[in-house]
Amino acid sequence: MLIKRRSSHHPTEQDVTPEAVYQDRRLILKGLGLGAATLAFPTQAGVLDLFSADKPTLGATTRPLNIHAATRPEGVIITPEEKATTHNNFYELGTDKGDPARNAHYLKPEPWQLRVEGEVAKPFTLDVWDLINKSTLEERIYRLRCVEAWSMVLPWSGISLAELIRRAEPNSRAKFVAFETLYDPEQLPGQASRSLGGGIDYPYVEGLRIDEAMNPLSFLAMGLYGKTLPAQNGAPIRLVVPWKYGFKSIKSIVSIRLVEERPPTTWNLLASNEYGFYANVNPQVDHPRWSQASERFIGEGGIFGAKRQPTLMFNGYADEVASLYQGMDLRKWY
Ligand SMILES: Nc1nc2c(c(=O)[nH]1)N[C@H]1C(S)=C(S)[C@@H](COP(=O)(O)O)O[C@H]1N2
Ligand SMILES: [Mo]
Repeated sequence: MLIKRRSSHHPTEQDVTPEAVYQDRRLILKGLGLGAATLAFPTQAGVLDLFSADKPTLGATTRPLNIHAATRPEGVIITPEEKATTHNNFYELGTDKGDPARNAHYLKPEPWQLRVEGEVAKPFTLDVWDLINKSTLEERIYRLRCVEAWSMVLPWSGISLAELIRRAEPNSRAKFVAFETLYDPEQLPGQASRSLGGGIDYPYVEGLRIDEAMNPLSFLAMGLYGKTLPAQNGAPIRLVVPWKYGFKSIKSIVSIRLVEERPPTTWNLLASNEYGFYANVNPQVDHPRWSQASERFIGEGGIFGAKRQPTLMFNGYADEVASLYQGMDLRKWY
């Protein structure tokens, strides 16, 4: 990988061409000894056509949802649906931004069961489609800030995470919440081998402190743009934590477990020097390989034409969440 650097260690736009290649978390694979060559895909049956471009792409079928629509905030540009559903991170469906949409047809999100369990009085299994079909979901328009320094504004529909957790009646030992994505290499072919799935040990796992999980902003999305979630966006149910980097917002969840100890989280396991447990959006704490001070907002233009804008502390949600971190050194607890 050729990256021209200036002595300042703060690359300017011209230094990094294309920037997406520079701000690419897959570079971590080099550190794992998984160079570009091993990223070529094995040719066993079933995995053979994983990234072939001639697939009948954009395979996700979605249908309209019953929602309480949010009022569109004035002066806020919502990312076009076509961008939000074709520029994705979902490594289980491929590590290039266009792969999840191309490979969406592998994932069968219906039927879907989600377990809520662990340190609770009343563990339960949720039939996700029963909930979707019987509810009027709430719509929320949230900023999404990826750790790779691009951002979107997306209209999710769903329910607050707190609502679901409360139903299970957490006990006093419930200090953290652990989330798990489906593990099924047939539906999520990136799980079939380490190199195919970007060096990650699957299932993808994430976690929150209980007070973060119970914060009213923490959301379980079952829809996007007023329709059921496309597979590439984490169908049929995914977490959305808008003040944290996007990797916390785990997709296609099958388990929510209340636990006593801080649970392991996927990107922190892969590279703890680059990705913390908290992962709160913070323009003052740079990623070791790039600045977090600004971001490319994906609106009408493509990623390279996208307008650069300053990144906001807690992604603009400081009023709602800053109090959760009182007394914590936000440089240390990144
Ligand atoms: N299971 C799983 N969840 C995931 C990821 C992933 O690779 N696998 N990528 C994360 C990252 S890095 C981001 S930025 C968001 C992207 O969500 P979107 O594709 O719906 O915009 O999903 C997050 N959730
Ligand atoms: Mo991300």
